[in-house]
Amino acid sequence: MEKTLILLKPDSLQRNLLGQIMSRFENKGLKIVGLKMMKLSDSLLSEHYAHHQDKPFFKDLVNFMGSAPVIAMVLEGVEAISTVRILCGPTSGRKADVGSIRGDFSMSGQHNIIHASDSLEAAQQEIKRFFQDDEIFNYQKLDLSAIYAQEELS
Ligand code: 3AN
Repeated sequence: MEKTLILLKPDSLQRNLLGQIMSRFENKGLKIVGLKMMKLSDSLLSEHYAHHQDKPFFKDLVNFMGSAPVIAMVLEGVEAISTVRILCGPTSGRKADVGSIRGDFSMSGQHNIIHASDSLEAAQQEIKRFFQDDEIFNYQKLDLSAIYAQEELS
């Protein structure tokens, strides 16, 4: 099953959007297998955004991403990487479709609420970058109907 890395960026924390965004992933049927709050250092951000280091917005991006904690999550599901990217929408909130996370909550290309891995290779690297192996959980979703049926019998 595919796993992908999500960061809920400082703007989603500042704007009280964490619960709403996490609900979208839960409602969609993706499984949360890792979850934590982190303050990202300049060195970790420079590694994470190394592909943007020559861009004019790089310094602003590192400052923004370090301005408050982020929520890091690992989500699991069939084709989780592409599915999560569709839920997020394209980079610019102004160009993202209504109904996507960026389309509904962002007017910005930088303060765009969320990061999501964009390929299998990136997901594998990024999960390792933000999570230790023992911070990712392998568990079964309960079949609640079976538990409720058991309660009826007791
Ligand atoms: P995405 O997050 O959609 O995969 P990337 O990987 O191209 O987009 O960009 C990483 C992050 O860099 C974006 N999430 C955004 O915060 C910032 N960024 C990208 N393009 C711009 C831009 N033109 N101006 C300001 N910030 C940008």
